[in-house]
Amino acid sequence: MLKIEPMGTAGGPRVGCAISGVDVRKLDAAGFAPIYQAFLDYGVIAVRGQELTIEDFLAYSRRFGFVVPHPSKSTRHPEHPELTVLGIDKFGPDGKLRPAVYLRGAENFHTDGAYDPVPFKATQLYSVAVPSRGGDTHFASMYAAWDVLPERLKTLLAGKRGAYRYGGRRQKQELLNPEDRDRAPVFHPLAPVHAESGRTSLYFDPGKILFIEGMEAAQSEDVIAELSERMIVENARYNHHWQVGDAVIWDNRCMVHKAAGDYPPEEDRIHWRVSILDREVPEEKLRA
Ligand SMILES: O=C(O)CCC(=O)C(=O)O
Ligand SMILES: [Fe+2]
Repeated sequence: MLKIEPMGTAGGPRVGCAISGVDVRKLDAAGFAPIYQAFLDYGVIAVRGQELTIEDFLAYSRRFGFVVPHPSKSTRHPEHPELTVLGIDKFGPDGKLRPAVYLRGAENFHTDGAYDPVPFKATQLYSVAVPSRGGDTHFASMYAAWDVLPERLKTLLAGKRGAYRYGGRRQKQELLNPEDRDRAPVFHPLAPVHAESGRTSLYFDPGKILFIEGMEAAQSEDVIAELSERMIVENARYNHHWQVGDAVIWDNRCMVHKAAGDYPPEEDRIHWRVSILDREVPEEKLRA
């Protein structure tokens, strides 16, 4: 029997739930409906105890939208370009730990694909190997972040857009092939209305934003610093502790996340990962 267990802070907003009693390979439309609704309601859902092949994982992921290849070509699966494998090739030829792999996604809370003209609707990870300790993924609700912003900031941000680029102001582009670096920035509203829930959220990524359109440079820097401070609301968080066979998908339009980046580096922590769009976008229009 399908069981949906809220995982967020008691009394806080709905953020994160664990789902059990389901085999995602065998869902008809009626079986999938409560899972999709939980994805919308909780922002991140962890479906436990799955035994998936790559094909199964891709098929289940396609139920949420259009699965597209990630811009980091070097980490794509050779036979399945839509699949990124996280946590492999962690040690370089010299035997040294590669921080770009070990600490991928761990630097700060972020939203995936803000550097693309059409950012991802969702990202899904499937856990293949887990370390003996640490290695959680942390989530926080950007609906909650927007709700508690001071009116002064809400007024300032209404109708404004952020400019984003892969690697942001620090230009960290190690995982990109040379031809994919230094693309033009793209612009996204800072206070979008969610297409399905109708709710306003904060849309902000401190590691990818360059500036806020239509603001003096100094003010733009100040607002970026203030949003970086305010974006995580303590009672609107969920930390996922991984078990092998977890399929975790988050709504990238209203959630931010980060890897804890704290597990023993000599141990394996491996995920299959897909990026999902809300509409079909021709390959040449995927990236700016
Ligand atoms: O490895 C993780 O926990 C999350 C990494 C990440 O940021 C991502 O997959 O988008
Ligand atoms: Fe990420």
